[in-house]
Amino acid sequence: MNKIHIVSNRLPLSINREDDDFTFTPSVGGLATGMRSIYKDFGGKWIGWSGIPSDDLTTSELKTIDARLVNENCKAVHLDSEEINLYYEGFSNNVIWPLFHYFAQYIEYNVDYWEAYKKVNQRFADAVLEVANEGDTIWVHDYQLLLVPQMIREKNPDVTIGFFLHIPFPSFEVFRILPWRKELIQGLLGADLLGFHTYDYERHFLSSVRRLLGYEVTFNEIHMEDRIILCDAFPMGIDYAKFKDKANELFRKSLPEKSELHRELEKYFLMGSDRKLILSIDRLDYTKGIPSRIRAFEHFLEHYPEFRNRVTLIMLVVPSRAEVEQYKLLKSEIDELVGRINGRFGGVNYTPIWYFYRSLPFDSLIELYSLSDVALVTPVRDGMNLVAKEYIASRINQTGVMVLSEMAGVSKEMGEAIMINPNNEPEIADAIYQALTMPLEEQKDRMTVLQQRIGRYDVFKWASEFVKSLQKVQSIQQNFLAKKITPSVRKDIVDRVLSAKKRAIFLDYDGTLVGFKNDPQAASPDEELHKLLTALESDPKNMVTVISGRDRETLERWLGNHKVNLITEHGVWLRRLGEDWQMIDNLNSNWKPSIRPLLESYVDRTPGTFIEEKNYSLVWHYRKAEPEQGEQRANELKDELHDMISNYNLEIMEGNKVIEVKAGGINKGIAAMRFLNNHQVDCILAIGDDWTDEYMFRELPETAITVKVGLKNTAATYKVESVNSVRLLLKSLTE
Ligand code: GDG
Repeated sequence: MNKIHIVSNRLPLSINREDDDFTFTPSVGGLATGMRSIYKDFGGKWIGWSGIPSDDLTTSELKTIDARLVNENCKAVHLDSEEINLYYEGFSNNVIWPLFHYFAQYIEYNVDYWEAYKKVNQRFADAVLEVANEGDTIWVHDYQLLLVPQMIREKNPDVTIGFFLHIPFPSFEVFRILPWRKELIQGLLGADLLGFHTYDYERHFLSSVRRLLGYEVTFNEIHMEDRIILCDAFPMGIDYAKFKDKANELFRKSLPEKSELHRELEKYFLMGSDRKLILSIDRLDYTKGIPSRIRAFEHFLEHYPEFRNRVTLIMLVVPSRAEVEQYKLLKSEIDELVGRINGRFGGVNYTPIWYFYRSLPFDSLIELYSLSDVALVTPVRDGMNLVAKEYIASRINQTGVMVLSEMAGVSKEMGEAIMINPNNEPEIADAIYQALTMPLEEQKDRMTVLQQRIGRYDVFKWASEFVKSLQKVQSIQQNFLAKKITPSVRKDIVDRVLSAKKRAIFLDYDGTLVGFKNDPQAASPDEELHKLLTALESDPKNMVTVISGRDRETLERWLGNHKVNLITEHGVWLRRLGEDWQMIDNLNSNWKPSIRPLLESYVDRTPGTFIEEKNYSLVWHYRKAEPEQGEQRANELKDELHDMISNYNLEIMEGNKVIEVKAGGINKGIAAMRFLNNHQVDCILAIGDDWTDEYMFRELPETAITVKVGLKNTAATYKVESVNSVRLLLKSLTE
């Protein structure tokens, strides 16, 4: 069976030195739990850093660790202190982390960080390549390893790669700030599937792909030259049952069995029947909105004095990155704020904020969750925020209220929470009031819905949905490969064509024989194409027809000297070899004055677009427009055109970055078949790249060899990647 390997910055265990030996303790974090079933069931390895700088270890200790890790299905990437400093603290935490959380002012632009990031990402990719075989799947995690997917693909294209980003992906306007923005996107595009917590992050990523690299994006698919990449939202869940079961267990305990914390909390409630607890838990980080939250609590005590002496905020702040200046400042700001408020509102029997700057054991966490009336989750940016989900899971009696920042990914799944803007302190204060005064029935209604939702999509579901999508993308790629013209398929095609006595060869022009240019008039045939056509024409068995949406003047100017038939304007005009132009059907263009003003209004409103007029059609080109605006306007235009054309016999055609309005009842398929009526052939070859060529692929007899240029779904029998591959195929017919 093919394996699934997991790659993350840290291995799912912590290694501690004890006397002369090491102890290995499995991590209990969300990711480790979710992944454990996946990589064990699929027999893969987990690749990551061990957590100990390699320069703190002797060679023999490194070997001991490596050997022990084999039993844990893990493989370590050993990093020394300098690498950790530059790649992890530097580029990951002082460049990507602030940028992706919209704190551009904290970015440290440092080329050494970037160089180390590339180097270490390569080390991770190399470690993966040592264990992954052809057909295996690799799931890479998070912002420390953005370049790894492409680095793996470069050396082993025969694996399936998934990537999941645990933090937000920022809007293009923010992402573009980074000097290494293209490299990061290219790194990610080595994956086959890219997962984000929310649809918004996915949308931001796709917009950066389009704008920075110009790849075509349809819905959630990115069309690369040789592959399709899927993007999707997979909101990460928690091990719901673990939290719920632990909360149940702790509450069944008798008083003497209860922990000290549990007893202290219960004592607090005994001090008065109207005592309430509000809880917040985060890592010390500027993204978590801790100072604003404290000020909002102060605002609450100021404006709702009836709650003084009876509402306490328990604030658990877990130390993190304590040696970084930014975090030191944040820590002193928090200390100062807590001191101020406790000094201002506190008394002998009342401390407004209980502040813990440390981490607590899992059981204590559950006790806090299940005994607090309100959870205050107010990050200014947060990829997801699992604390919010853990609070919901631990509420065994379905009471409790969640006050939640709309900037946390988790807000998308928690419509029943009281939503706040984390920068609006009075609004948070009002939300606290609303939460504390919410009737029990309403609390239970909201909590029940939340529990059902968060319970259903737990971390195991999250992991299995991602793996399912990876399998889906595998079959998409296989479908593509099945139609792809490999060297041996090319040889079969060439044999079939050459063994025929009379061959009809239909060739689309733009996107098939020549690449796209911003200015359509700049796509004239180059020397190589002229030679290729001349070689094809020189074989009397070949009957070549260039079949295009172009106007007849242009094609005649460019190809008039070749011994080819020309079909133009998608089948309006035909010029048989040695004859004059004839119209395939009687058409008129008296509709143009009615349609043209609409197209002109789109040109005026969309910079970079223009109208091309053909004999029997009008075309709106938007290739040069700003990509997202172009797509958006194209959709609007189609909509408006649909209403207008009902009075005329017209059709709307969507080509490659063009919308064309043309006479109805005529298309490349009808034109090709009319042309064939007058000729006896025993082999048909048709090649084209866009939507309009699909008519031809569908109309031609089943025995025809039809070839699509590009990766999209097609009625054609075969696909090739590019104009170059078309030329290669045609060249083989002349050799
Ligand atoms: C990143 C993204 C995204 C906290 N204090 C203690 C403790 N914790 C546990 C919580 C929770 C976890 O730490 C924190 O998870 P978050 O999701 O809130 O935040 P990040 O660490 O910033 O994680 C985030 C996440 O990745 C997953 O994709 O949601 O947006 O930033 O599980 O319970 N655990 C214990 N003691 C503590 O004192 N035992």
